[in-house]
Amino acid sequence: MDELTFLIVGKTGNGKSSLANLILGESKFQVSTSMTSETTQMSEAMGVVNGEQIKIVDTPDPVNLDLSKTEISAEVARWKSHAVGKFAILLAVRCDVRYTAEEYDIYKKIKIAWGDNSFTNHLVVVFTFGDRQDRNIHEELKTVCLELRSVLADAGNRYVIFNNRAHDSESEKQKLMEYARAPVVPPPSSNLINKPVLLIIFVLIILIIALWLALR
Ligand SMILES: Nc1nc2c(ncn2[C@@H]2O[C@H](COP(=O)(O)OP(=O)(O)O)[C@@H](O)[C@H]2O)c(=O)[nH]1
Ligand SMILES: [Mg+2]
Repeated sequence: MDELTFLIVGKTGNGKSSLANLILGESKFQVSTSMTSETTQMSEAMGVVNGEQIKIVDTPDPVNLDLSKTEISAEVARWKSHAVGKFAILLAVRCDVRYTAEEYDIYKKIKIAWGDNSFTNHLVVVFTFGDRQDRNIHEELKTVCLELRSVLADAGNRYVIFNNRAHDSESEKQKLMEYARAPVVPPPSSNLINKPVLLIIFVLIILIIALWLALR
């Protein structure tokens, strides 16, 4: 079977590297123990999960690194070079703290730098810090801020709740693997719908001009 790739993105401290280790079942990525970010460069690791070859790409938070717009574009382009074959983009969001405008800004910068629909088609929101949240997250998501709702809408409402402290996250891992195998199928491109319509309009305009010239 094809290798599955998970690209983990999001704000510093949201548990990206911990999530990467949890999926792999091994501590291959450096987790931060302080307020500073341990991940300053994209890094990757391979592993076998449930008999499947998995590649994980852990990414730094480009805004935290104080990168300029051009540097963010270059950084995200490097991540994108791994987005081949079957892959999912996992956006790590903490479910135990409020989703802030600052965090939404990081998300938007990454999305813009990515530049095309493959970003949202492969996007999955992964709620981390599930161990610090005992409320019903599925219910709570109905009333969260507009920004988070728009992120979830971008992801086609595909989300998974992870408890990085749990020893067993098998069903969540399975869900992520299914999402990687089957990205959101984009609706038929509006170009395809519009092309014949545009052609008909164009032909009609030509006919009207020809008729007008003939009758002058
Ligand atoms: N309680 C709890 N702590 C977590 C969880 N995930 C990560 N952490 C802690 O949060 C801190 C940041 O995690 P890290 O994976 O380095 O975040 P990153 O900056 O997004 O890569 C570390 O101290 C982790 O041990 C989680 O699910 N629950
Ligand atoms: Mg990290």
